[in-house]
Parts: sequence; structure tokens; C-alpha cells
Amino acid sequence: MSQLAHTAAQRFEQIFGHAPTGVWAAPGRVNLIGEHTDYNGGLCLPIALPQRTYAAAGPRDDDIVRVASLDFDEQAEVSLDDVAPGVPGGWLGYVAGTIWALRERGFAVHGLDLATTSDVPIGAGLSSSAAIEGAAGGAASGLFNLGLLDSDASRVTLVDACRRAENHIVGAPTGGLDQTASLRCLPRHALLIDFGHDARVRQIPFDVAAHGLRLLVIDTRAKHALVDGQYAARRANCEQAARELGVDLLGRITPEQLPDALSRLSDQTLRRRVRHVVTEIARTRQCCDALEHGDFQQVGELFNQSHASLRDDYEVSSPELDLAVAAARGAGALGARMTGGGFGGSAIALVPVAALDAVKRAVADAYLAREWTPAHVFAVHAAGPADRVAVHEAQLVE
Ligand code: GAF
Repeated sequence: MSQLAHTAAQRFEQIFGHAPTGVWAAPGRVNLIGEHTDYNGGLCLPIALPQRTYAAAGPRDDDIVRVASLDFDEQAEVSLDDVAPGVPGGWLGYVAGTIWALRERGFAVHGLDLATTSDVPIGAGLSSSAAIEGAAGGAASGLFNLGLLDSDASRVTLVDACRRAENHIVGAPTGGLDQTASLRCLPRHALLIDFGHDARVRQIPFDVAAHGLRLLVIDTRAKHALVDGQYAARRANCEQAARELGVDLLGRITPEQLPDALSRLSDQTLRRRVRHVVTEIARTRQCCDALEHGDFQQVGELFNQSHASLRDDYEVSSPELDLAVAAARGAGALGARMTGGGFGGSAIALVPVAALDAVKRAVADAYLAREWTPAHVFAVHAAGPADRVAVHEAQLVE
């Protein structure tokens, strides 16, 4: 059992005076490719990270959601009756919003006590928010016998609740990639999600270690946030372009239709946004093919193209991300790109084992030369989705 699960259970008991019913955990994610495509009805290809948020939980017989965040050393509570857009603020919004969304959907949920702790880096673009939503939602499902973790189909219902918490209560207009990854990814697989067809999924084998490679995350430590205006502005660009083109979603436009679509748009910014979305969806499809054929040179090349498109056409990269990507490539990565929403956060690099040290050194040296806060670089693999963590009674009361 994870040390963090154990810690969450022990601290729950100290804080709330009784043992938790159980511990639930949900992972962060990296998106391999398919960026800013989810809200356009396109394709995404995330993996779940080994880094997870843990929630030790017990039910209450009132409607209070009471949460102790062990990492922030804070406690906060709210009545489910008071949850509304923007209320509660801060990290409690992700937790209470998810429980609220389940109740809105007609599930018989009540208040609960939670103690949470996490090793998903916060504000690093690795979906720490989806991880806490998934852990809280999984706990509510377990405590109130909703069975939402029982099958992939039931997990879709929980994805929806987590996303509603983020969209309606926290106020981040995100598209569903992060919650889907946290709840539906499988170990040693990437998850191809088709947001144009009800988020149907296909599991794509992803085990780079078996091919002498590693996937590195480069957390630039330049904070990224989805509630500021830039993410929403990109969505608004896409909605306007879709209206001008007479489609419900930009993902309906095929690469063959792209030249004609571009010629019909009213301005250059919209042209660039549409070009990113349509070409990124095509790259995601090609990346799945390349993974299925074990062609990692091609995977790396697609990572590079994706980064250029996000930097130049979608304009969501940052100097820190561009430098990390350039340094990694220069030192031998097969490819590198920003991952997630952008504007700071993390990049990923696909690196032959023999080049690992050189890539880490190159990134460190590049940041040092600019006197930037050192990036945090670590290898990840495709891990499992949100679930209940087996914690034995003896361990809970130890
Ligand atoms: C963030 C959002 F939360 C996702 O929905 C997605 O749009 C992503 O940015 C960009 O691909 O992680």
C-alpha cells in the first residue's frame, strides 16, 4: 500500500476521531498528444500518472462536506446546500463541487469527512484538479454505494460529475480530457478519447520502457492556471470559428477540408486556431498508428510538430516550455512538447535511456543560464485509474 494512503488514513483518524471507512485515490495525467482538441470534439491521447491524490473518507449523517488538506495544513467545510458557482472557493470547490454534482444528478449522497494528500504537483499542468475530483467522487461513490467505479460505463457518469464541478462550481471551462484520463486510463496503455463521439475510448498499448525509452515530464515550475482568461479566450475563438464555418464543432472539419475552411474565415487569428485544431486531431490519429507499429521516431516527430502548432498557431506555449523542449531535443530526445493547457506547466520528452542524463543536464543548464527556478524533471509510466486503495483495518488503526 502507498505510504500516502497510509498517511491519509492515519491523519483522518487523528483529526476526526475515528477510523475512515476507506481510502480512495485518483491519478494526475499527461496528455501525449491531442491538445485543446477535447472541447472541439476531437481526439486526445493521455496516460494516467503514477502520482495520485489520496482521500481517506467517512460518511456523515448531515450534509456537511468537511475536508482536511494535509498538504496545505488546512481544514475547511461547507454544506452541500450552499454549494453554488464560485462557492466554496479554493481547493474545497473541487471536492464539494463533485459531491454537489452527484446530488444534482439524483444520487443519494450526503455529507462526508475527508483527509487528502497528494504527490501530483499542483499548478504544473498535470491535472491535480481532476485527481482531487476523482478521489472525492470515488470516495462518495464508495461511501454511498453508488457503484460508479465498478465499470467503464459507470465511470463515465463520475467523469461528468467531476467535470461539472470544475465547469460550474470552480469556474474553469475545461473540456473533459483530464477527468476522463483520471477515471478511465489503464496501466501500460494510453487512452484514445474521441470527444466527437460521446467520449468513446480505445486503449492503445504504451510501454516505452520495453523499447529502451523513457517518458520524461519537465515541470517548468512556471505556474499554469485554467481559471484565468486565456483558456476561455481560446475556447471562444474556436466557437466563433465554428459558427463562421457552420459546424457545431471544429473537430468535424477533415484535413482535406482545411484549405477551404481557412479561406472562409474572417481573420488570421481564427485561421491559426482552426489550423491547430484540425492538424492536431490528425497528428493524434497518426500517433496512435505509430505507437501501434512501435515507430517511436515518428511519435517523437509528431510531438515536435504538435509543440510548434501549439506555440505558433494556438499561442499557448511559454518561454519556459519552449526552452525545455528545445533543450531536451538538442540533447537527444526523439521528440518533446508542452502538455496540458499550456501558459506554463509541464512539457514531456520521449528519450532513449542512453540520453536520459544528457537531457536532464541540458534542461538544468539551460534554466541555470537564464537564472530561472530549476525545472523538476522525472520519468513517468502509464499507471492505473482512480480506485479504492486496499488498506487493511489493522493498518488503519495502527
Ligand atoms: C486542460 C483542460 F482541462 C483540458 O480540458 C484540455 O482542454 C487541456 O487543457 C488542453 O488539451 O488540461
